[in-house]
Amino acid sequence: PQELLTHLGRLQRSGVHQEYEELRKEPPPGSFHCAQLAYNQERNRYGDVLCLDQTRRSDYINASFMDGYKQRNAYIGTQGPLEKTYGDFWRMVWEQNMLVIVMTTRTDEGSRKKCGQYWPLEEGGQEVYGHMAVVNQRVDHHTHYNHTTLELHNTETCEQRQVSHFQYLSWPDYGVPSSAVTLIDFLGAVKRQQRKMVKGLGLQWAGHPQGPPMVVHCSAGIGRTGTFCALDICLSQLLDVGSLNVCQTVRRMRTQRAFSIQTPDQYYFCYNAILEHAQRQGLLPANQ
Ligand code: PTR
Ligand code: PTR
Repeated sequence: PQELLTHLGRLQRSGVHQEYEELRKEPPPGSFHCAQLAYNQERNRYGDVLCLDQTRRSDYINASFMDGYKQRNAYIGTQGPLEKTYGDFWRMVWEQNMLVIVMTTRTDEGSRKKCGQYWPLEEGGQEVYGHMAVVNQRVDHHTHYNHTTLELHNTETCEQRQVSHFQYLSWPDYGVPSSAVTLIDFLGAVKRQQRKMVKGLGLQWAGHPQGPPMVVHCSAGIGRTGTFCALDICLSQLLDVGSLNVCQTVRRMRTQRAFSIQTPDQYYFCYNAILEHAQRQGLLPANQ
């Protein structure tokens, strides 16, 4: 790992940008027919950010299964829910038994709507979305993110479950987070919570020790979502085997969630965040 990290430390921004441009030229490996059907069109937040036919399922929602590090379907990457799709979103969370929702956008940035308010914001609040009643049990405010504990009531089956909602607050679209350290802390908090909840469920997930997918979304579900997932994959690999490959990771991800990672700087940010993390962990001297 030492050698690898020294290598990473020497990478130039321009070289990394070049690598990203090459990736971006590779065409998406499939078609978008289903996403363009009239019924589905109004369920896409952006007409130019569609789901590949082969990574979606029968009921249309602009969401894609994505593999993680040594884990199939570790994430479902999706757009920020639209009012019209709140019910679909919560049904997907329920059907996939999801425990953790990761949101890397604010609902409004400047005067632009980036994502709907698809959960009750205030502690004690309750809203009904389709067949799901969602209760806000508590909100823990951290400097760069909020952690909200939600209770879902399935009004069809009368079952209930808990879901953790994590919202990172300082990452504008097309930009990079205000700092790598705060995003990595956020990622750590998300992973700890997922592990804790899976453990709490006991043997139900025995065959899948890491549990059900996490939902990850921003506004379009490609730029910030892709960056977040790529970082998670690369850091997990670094920890496990002492190596990583950002380019391969992103190439593979783009076959599952087309257009993942939107700017050269988001791509460069992955490298930088990994380096910073490695320095903090003492894997690399800080003067590299
Ligand atoms: N890309 C998938 C889709 O567009 O349908 C993502 C997805 C995954 C959607 C699960 C829905 C899902 O739940 P279900 O098909 O069980 O309703
Ligand atoms: N065409 C859209 C737009 O720029 O308005 C698409 C888009 C929006 C693409 C946001 C990416 C975006 O960023 P993110 O995926 O991080 O929300």
